[in-house]
Amino acid sequence: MKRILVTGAAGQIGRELVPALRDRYGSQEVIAAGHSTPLPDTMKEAGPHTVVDVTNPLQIKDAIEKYEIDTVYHMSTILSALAENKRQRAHAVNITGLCNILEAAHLSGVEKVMVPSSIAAFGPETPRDLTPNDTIQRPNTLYGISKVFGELLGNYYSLRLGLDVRGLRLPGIINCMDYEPTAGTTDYAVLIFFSALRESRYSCYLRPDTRLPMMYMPDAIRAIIELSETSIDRLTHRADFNVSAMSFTPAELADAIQERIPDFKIKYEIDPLRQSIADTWPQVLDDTVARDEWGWKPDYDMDAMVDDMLVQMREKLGMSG
Ligand code: AKB
Repeated sequence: MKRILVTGAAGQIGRELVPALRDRYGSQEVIAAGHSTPLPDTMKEAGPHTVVDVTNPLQIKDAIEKYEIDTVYHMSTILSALAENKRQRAHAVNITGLCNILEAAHLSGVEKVMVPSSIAAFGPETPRDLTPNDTIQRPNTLYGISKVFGELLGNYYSLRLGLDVRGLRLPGIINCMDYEPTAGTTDYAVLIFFSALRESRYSCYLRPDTRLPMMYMPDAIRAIIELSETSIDRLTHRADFNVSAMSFTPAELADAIQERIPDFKIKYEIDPLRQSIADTWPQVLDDTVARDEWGWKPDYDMDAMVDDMLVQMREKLGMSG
């Protein structure tokens, strides 16, 4: 029987990953672990839950032992924009927290740890168009540095210590959220939907031509689960797979929304911090390695994502019907 612990269960991906894993492996087999952000009531009602502060090694060990965990999905992270303003916290969660998880998993006989990386693991010297899987990285943001560290440490625990650690470099993730996100650089692509539906206008903090790789949440959840279920014999890479679905600029996304909401208007008020981060990230990823090693293939392009987001967001904001 698979017993799964999900850290960061209250985060953007954790909130959708926990229900998806519970559907797949059984509600009682997936333990949702939160810390600073409260877990949603629906998640607490649907299955086991606990508190795990990833900066506290004892709490991690206790949760792994108490629930007899064999797989950890380590989703706790401080995202790019917040990390630049909360350096010590980012260091504690993204670097020390990851070390604690991998060490506790190794010592407690956990079989597998899923550790998501990000497009932030690349930097200004990386080729930005069709960024290869294996290329120069050298990120210059704290979040990006922590993600490269996570990839290398994941590979180390896999190849030297025999703990099965796997991870993907996720692009900006778009989904219909319960709250308006602020911690990331790609958040504009979620916020624009809130504003388009409520006010028919949006003020974007990135330049209109800032092209970034993005992915709709159902594809992201499927990618994480498919990678975790792939037979290890097929994998040459471990914690550092590029995965791609779509790439667009704020202007292109605004056009797609305007086609569906004709009075929608966008203006631009650039946030120098988030713009400077986005300017060092890839524009389009080459995910041939993920396609070859574990058969990755996205379902959603930008138009399919926009159509579905508008349906979901209308329902969330009570605007359907
Ligand atoms: C962020 O914007 O910080 C994240 C990411 C790309 O990892 N969405």
